[in-house]
Amino acid sequence: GLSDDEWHHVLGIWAKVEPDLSAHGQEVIIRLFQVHPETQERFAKFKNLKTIDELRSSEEVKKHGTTVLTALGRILKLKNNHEPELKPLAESHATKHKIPVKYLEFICEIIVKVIAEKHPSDFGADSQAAMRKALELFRNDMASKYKEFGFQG
Ligand code: HE5
Repeated sequence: GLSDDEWHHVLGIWAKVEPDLSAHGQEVIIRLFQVHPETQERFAKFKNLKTIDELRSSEEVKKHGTTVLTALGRILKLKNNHEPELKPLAESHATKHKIPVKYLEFICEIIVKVIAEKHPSDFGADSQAAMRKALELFRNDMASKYKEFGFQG
C-alpha cells in the first residue's frame, strides 16, 4: 500500500482535478484513442468518431470520461481499502468489456500526463510518484480480480 504521506499527495492533487472532472475525463479518453487507437475499437459507441473534431464535440465521450474518473476518484479516496468499489469494476471489465490489463496501463499513464499538463505547479515529483503508485495498486488489484473472474487480462 501507500503511506499516509503518499495518500495525502494523491488526494491533494485529486482535489484539484475534481472541480473540472469532465474536462479531464474528456481529454483522457481522446488522448487514449489517439495514442492507442486499438482501445477505441472496444467502444461500439465511439468507433464511428474518426476525427479529433468529432471526438471533441461528442457529449458521449465527455460523459464517459466523467464516468471513468468518477469511478477512479471513489477508489482513490478509499485508499488501501478499495476492494468493495473495485470488485464490480473488475467484474465488468473482465467479463463484459474484456479490457486487457495493458489498456489499464495505457489509461493510467495518460491520466498522469493529463493531470501534469493541466496542473503543472500543483503536481510535483513527489505527487506524481505517489499518483503512479496509487494507480499501480489499482491496476494490480484489478489484475488479480480479473483472474478471479477467469479473465487472464
Ligand atoms: O463497468 C461499469 O461500471 C462498473 C460501466 C461504466 C464504466 C466503464 C465502462 C466505468 C465506471 C469505467 N469503465 C471505469 C473505468 C476506470 C478505469 C480507469 N474504466 Zn472503463 N470501460 C467501460 C477504466 C479503464 C478502461 C480502459 C478501457 C479501454 N475502461 C476501458 C473501456 C471501457 C469500455 C469499453 C466500457 C463499456 C462501454 C461504455 O461504457 O462506453 C461508453
